[in-house]
Amino acid sequence: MARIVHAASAQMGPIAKSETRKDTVRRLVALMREAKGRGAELVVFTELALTTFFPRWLIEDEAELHRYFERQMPGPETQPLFDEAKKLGIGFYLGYAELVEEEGRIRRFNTSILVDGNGAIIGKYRKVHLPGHSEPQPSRVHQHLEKRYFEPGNYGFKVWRGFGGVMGMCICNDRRWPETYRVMGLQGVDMIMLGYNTPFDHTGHPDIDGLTSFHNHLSMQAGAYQNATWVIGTAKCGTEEGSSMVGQSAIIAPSGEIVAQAVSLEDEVITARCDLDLGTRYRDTIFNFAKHREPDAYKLIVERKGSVPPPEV
Ligand code: CDT
Repeated sequence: MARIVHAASAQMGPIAKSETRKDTVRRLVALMREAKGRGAELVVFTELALTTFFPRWLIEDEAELHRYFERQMPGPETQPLFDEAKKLGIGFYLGYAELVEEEGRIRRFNTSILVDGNGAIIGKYRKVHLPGHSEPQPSRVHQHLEKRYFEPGNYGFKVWRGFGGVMGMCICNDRRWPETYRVMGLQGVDMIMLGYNTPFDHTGHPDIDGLTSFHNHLSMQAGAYQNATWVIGTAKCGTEEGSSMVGQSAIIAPSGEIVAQAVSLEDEVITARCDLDLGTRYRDTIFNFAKHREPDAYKLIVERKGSVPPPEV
């Protein structure tokens, strides 16, 4: 029997600093309803979808910083999203800032969850690759203080059974790292969901930053193709508190082709009928990992710490 998932990516335009959780959750519910109305059984929201992208500021007051974090999921303000999902029978991926007490201390993670069509959390992921810096950089117009505010995720890259397939999650900067996709690819992932907040000035080097849109799609398309998986990437975009962020939310097939793409820098839903078995033909042929990967060769390179001497002439 064909394994089809009707999926949506629900891109978000800017979230103002002054916007309340209640307002933002209302936006997410509206997007969820639109996704369901267009036949989706799963909707992918963005990274840190409940607030403005606060790592752009140095926030020294801990109480103020912690206002951007969720202590419970669902909590009183996010419960309506779970209630609506259950009512509509639609699953979702949601990114948020997580505050927990673990190992006897307060810990902060950049987190995502996967929720099924009954409103139950079936998977949780904590962002591994944290970009930016820990100390403010005076030369930058906008800071990127993820390394200050979050710890690297401690769950690794797991996959979960759901929606008739094997589902994986990652978050924003993770999408640029081949390891992200490959670790899930080796577990037979069918669909990887991710959200992103990518400012156009994110490296501070205009020549690289000019390629932000190209690199956004390049990394997701390569990850999809090389691991025979669907990838759904959902942006928060537009000009948010003076920071201009890339859109281009996309649903990408295991062929690496973009099958749906957002065209605005605002709240926008895109959908696609995702045949999870499209990946099988790649996994059985060109990317048959069991047959064609050469793990021993990769190990040799890693043991040499990646430095391969130039050939002798
Ligand atoms: N949110 C996030 O991870 N953004 C990064 C850009 C910032 S790098 C300072 C990204 O890789 O898109």
